[in-house]
Amino acid sequence: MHREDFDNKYRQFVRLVDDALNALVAESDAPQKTVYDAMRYSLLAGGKRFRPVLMLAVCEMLGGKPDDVVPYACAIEMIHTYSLIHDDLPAMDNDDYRRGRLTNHKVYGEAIAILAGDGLLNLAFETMLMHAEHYSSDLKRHVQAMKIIANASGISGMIGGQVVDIEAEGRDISSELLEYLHRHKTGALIKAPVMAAAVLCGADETCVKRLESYAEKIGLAFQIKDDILDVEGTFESLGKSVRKDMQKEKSTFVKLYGLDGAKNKLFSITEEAVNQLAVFGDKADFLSELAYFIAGRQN
Ligand code: GRG
Repeated sequence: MHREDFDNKYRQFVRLVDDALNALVAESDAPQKTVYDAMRYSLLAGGKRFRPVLMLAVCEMLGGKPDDVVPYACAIEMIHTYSLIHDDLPAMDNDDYRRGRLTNHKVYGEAIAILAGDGLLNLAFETMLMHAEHYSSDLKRHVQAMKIIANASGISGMIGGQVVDIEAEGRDISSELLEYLHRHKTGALIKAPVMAAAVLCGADETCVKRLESYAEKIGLAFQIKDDILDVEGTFESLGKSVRKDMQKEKSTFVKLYGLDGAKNKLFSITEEAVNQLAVFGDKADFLSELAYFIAGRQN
């Protein structure tokens, strides 16, 4: 797929999600207006929208319609944004910048930032349940998709990984524990849109297995690249502080394998991810390009 076609399609998916998110978290004049403003501040601050794009792309490849997955794609972006707001808090990573602007608590204060994160998490589930009464014959698929997303965000997914990450600070950990940490902290919320789209679009067992393997590999690639960018990136391109991992003595792929070792691992895992898609033929062109996009991204 030509880079220009990929970029156009990516932008098209982002527009779909941004319009839906904008409507789902409307401006409000209610007495609790501040929390709406704080939620919109972080949710509509840009961001790559990688997880929703991934979901829309899997849906399209499997012959589904965007409307089948948009509420889920928005829910995942809300959960992702809540995790960033909370991760930036003084009690966690204590960051001042995110998505090129001051972090939520720097603008709204810690109490509202916590509530804005909570609000987004809750709204994610309200959004997935929004049309529940119309699901009728498809109810089972929708319930399964919601379970996948709930599980990926919770203690056996992203929150679990965050706990392991916090407890690993300042310690040397094994490569197995490092992978475990990232499969949960970052990987779970990248795998969820792929698996939920597969379920919602009725993919067969072989397709589900291939997509699962692709998703696990790009999830790991995403984190390896994140670790590399923390060393090589700039504040201007990333929109957030850099060299934080070293400062906080975080366990990273760069720390464990060195910069070149991490780059080699990124290269090989990206190729492995793309290989999983062979069974889908050229229908998977966008998803293949998306794997290379992760490896080459500068933010
Ligand atoms: C606080 C429950 C809780 C969890 C936090 C996701 C996470 C767990 C922490 C974020 C810290 C971090 C930098 C993780 C590495 C991978 C990651 C999630 C990067 C940010 O995601 P992008 O690059 O961000 O998709 P944008 O802004 O583009 O959406």
